[in-house]
Amino acid sequence: MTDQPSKKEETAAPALPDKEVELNITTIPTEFYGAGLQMPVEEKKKQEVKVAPVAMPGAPKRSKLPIILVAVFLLIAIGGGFVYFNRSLLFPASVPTPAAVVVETPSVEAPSAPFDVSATSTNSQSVSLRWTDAAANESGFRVERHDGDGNFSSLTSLPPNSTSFLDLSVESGATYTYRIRAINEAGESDASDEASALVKTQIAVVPTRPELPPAGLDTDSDGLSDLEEVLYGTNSKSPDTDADGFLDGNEVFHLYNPAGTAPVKLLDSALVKIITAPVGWVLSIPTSWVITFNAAQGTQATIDTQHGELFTVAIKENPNKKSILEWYLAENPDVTATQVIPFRSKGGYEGIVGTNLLTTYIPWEDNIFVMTYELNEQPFINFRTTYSMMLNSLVLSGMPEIMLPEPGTPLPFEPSATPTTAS
Ligand SMILES: [Ca+2]
Ligand SMILES: [Ca+2]
Ligand SMILES: [Ca+2]
Repeated sequence: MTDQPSKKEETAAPALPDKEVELNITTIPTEFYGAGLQMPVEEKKKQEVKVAPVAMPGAPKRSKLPIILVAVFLLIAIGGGFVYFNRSLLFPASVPTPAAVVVETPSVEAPSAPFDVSATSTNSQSVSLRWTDAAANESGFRVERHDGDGNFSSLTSLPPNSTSFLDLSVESGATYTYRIRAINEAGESDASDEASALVKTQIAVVPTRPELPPAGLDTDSDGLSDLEEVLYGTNSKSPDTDADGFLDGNEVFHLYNPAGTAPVKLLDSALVKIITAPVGWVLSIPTSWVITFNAAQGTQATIDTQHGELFTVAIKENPNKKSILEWYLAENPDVTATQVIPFRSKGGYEGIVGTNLLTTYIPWEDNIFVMTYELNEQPFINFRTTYSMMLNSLVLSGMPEIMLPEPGTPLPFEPSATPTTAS
């Protein structure tokens, strides 16, 4: 095809015989005219298909760009569509299949039975079970308990790898027998060996008080032992020596003279003497007793009753001014707060009595005043009311006394202050 037909078309009438030639010419886009003019039509087609990306020398660049873009677009569209519609075939690994799970299922077997089962009871509310897990394929454990009639029943189910259980559904004093089974979807193991425990009784939980020797002989039951009656000049066979309506022991407890016909303070008689330690504590003690300061300033002292029994005084440091209970529990880590007995002196000092029942602790600024009744292996407690009398007379420097309407607290082993009048 040459210029001739096109020129012919422009100039000739529509009645020309070669109509096909005319149609071929009009299908060539005008953009290709430049290249098409320099080569035969056959060669041009070849070039478009095979060497399209190479720039033809002499061919204008803007004439090839649309074809490249169209070809690239078609390639992307066709390729992308192919990948999309065949994604399951092209990427089979990314699709999870249930086949892996199904393969393992048939290999599950019933788990092995636990062993080394033990049952212990350390209090009245529980039994502690322990065992060894012998299975690696259990889905859990079942604890079975003997209910007393010979039949085991299921008590609880536990998660895999459990090796202990605390049974809180027990009664004090009862015996329980246990066995354990491992379980999974294939079934359950044989039962473990059995283990039994006797639940502790409530009584065993209560902290035991120390066994103190009996009180010294008190012939007239007035709260003063016969030996104390000697100390205060009272009648060991008369509960109210001065016949003022108050028992002898009660008068001593409250620092009154039990032998005086009028209300006379012990201090105003010659029956007691005042001890003043340089460190600042003040006590009244029976006149015949002997005190020794074992450390400078009276931070340690011994009071000798002349009858074997002793009283000791010690000043302990409490630099952080802990509460007396806090201080005591820190010094005695085995003791619980409920074992400690509160104490209050007649002077209003509040302290505690230790678990031995014979030591009294009273906080004193950044110190603790400690007074202990040392029985010293004597067979009787002869001076219990006098112990209370001394504590009720206590004055601690820098801590004003607070006189309370109620009397002080009797010491745990000292019942004499309870009656207020002679019967
Ligand atoms: Ca008496
Ligand atoms: Ca008496
Ligand atoms: Ca009296």
